[in-house]
Amino acid sequence: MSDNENIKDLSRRKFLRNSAVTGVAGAGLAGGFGAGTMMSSRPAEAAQNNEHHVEPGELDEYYGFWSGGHSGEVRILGVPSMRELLRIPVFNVDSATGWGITNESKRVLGENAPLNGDTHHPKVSYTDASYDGRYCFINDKLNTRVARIRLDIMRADKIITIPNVQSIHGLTLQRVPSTERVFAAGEMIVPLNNNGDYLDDPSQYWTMMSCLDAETMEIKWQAIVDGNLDNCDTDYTGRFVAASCYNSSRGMTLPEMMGPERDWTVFFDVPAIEAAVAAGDYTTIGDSQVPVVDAREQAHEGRNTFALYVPTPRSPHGVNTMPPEGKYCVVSGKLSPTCTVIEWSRVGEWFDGGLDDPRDTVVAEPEVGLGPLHTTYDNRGNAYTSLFLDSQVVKWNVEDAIRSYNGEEVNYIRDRIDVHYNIGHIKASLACSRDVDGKYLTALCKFSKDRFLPVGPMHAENDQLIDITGEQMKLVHDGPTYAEPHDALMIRADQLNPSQIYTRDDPYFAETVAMAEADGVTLETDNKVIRDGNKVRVYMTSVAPNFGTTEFRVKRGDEVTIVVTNMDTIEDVSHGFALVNHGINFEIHPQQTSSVTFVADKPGVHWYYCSWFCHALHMEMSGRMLVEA
Ligand code: RUQ
Ligand code: CUA
Repeated sequence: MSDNENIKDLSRRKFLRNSAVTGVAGAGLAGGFGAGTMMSSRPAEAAQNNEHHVEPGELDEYYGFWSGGHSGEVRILGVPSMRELLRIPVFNVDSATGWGITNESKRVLGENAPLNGDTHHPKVSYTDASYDGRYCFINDKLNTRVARIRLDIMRADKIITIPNVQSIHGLTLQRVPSTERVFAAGEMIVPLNNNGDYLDDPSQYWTMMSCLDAETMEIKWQAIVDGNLDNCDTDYTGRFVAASCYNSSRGMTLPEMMGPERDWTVFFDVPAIEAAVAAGDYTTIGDSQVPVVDAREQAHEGRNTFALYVPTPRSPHGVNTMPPEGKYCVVSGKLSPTCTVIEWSRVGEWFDGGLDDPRDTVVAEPEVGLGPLHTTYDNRGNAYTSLFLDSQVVKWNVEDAIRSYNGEEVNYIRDRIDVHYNIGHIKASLACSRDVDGKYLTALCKFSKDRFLPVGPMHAENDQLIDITGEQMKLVHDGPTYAEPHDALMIRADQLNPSQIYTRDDPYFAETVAMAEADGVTLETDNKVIRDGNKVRVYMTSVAPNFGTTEFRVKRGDEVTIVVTNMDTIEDVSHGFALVNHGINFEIHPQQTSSVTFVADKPGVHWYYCSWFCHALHMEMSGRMLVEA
């Protein structure tokens, strides 16, 4: 089936499913759940329990992109089923796909790259603030990296280490006109030139916001800031990026960091910074060529033209722009029971000289509960904030919070629901885009305690699914997950169009194709062994149930490169190349070329076999490497 047919098929199935639901609408409301809520479009039996259940063979309505936390990967879940569909290895070694082992993945990772990571914030690229399904970007807090994943083949194609900072935590994307820039927030403060000088002088420690070109993945600029950067988000005009900024006291220890009642939300004027860089008004640090501008308050007399520091209580954490127009930005207070609502247009007024006090950009500061970490939205003017300490999600109305801030007697809290337990991130369907639809919300709980069968001291995390279509929130699913996904997002199934098989001209293995061409080898047809001094290149095809080469001979100490091209054309007929006792196994999906290089240092007979069950004769799909002593 072609990609297009597949998508049509998918939407047809969705259509059938939806019409089946509306066909019985009006059959009556189930009792007990919020009479007078928006339940009337639901069938009776569904309202009792099961409308969120995705039947076997049915497809989900959303793709969910989940960070894999300290597993270093990114996962794709179907929502609302919460079925795990794929793990995309990024900063880790993956035994199944050979990520971190194949030459193709090593080219993306870089030679000698650390093979672990800590992913936090997956972000899917935009065109005009709608998801365009091209890329997913992800940060590595552990090794200060940012990766880009191609969403056609679901493999990372660029990974870059950010210089001059330590720990990339917040990651966000330009929304308008499209994702041309990626913003990466450096968290820990270190000496600007971290070469061993100033070890004992924390007054010399700083961090920076980094801006990457989304296409080339090169760093366009870095901006030095006051405080530690945490989470970040952009506006809906393409001009600003904001980050929460804790440790304004520049402490080295916990008590020192917790001193101030207020830290900041810092807003960067991207065109102003880029104008300075274009004018040559920047420095560089150490060996790095990246232009660095100074956005600290101390560097500016009078008004800071690069950054606006809005005092925000207290160790603020999540920064989330409200869809669909992006009018407000909500910063969750973490150590303060409040959220701070900042109006983006007022941020513009401040930079343009119209406002004097940075706090004049604040239009509300509602009390929401204990430990507010992140905020997400529906399409009806409501915000949903995760409360870590209360183990709750609180739903509140943004315009009512603004009225209350302006002195009106109005209750802005709409609902609260218990979650299990100690929630961190929270994300509603399409809530970071113009297309926010107010249907589902994921509550990423840091503790699961008693919610699942015990499996030893390491507990699953619990990613819960909440129906937010009604006045009251309704918990509909518990989802155990591995190794702390920090963040997740959902996009509509029709917003992604992944490939079903590779195309032979895919850039992911273009360098391997070029190597074959230089050897005079046509990958699609040739099964050849080329010797070049002590380097041996073994080219073979794979067509179920055969490897094109079933025996090859090398000498002990040869550097061997094995290149396998899967000439099957039927989707899902994948092969694997596994070389026994050599720590080698990798994927070769239909029409893909994969390769690996190693030193043959063990004389003897070594079998290789296909590791992906592909055919009734899959077990027989094998061959021998003969290593002469
Ligand atoms: S952070 S629990 Cu890494 Cu996204 Cu807030
Ligand atoms: Cu090819 Cu199993």
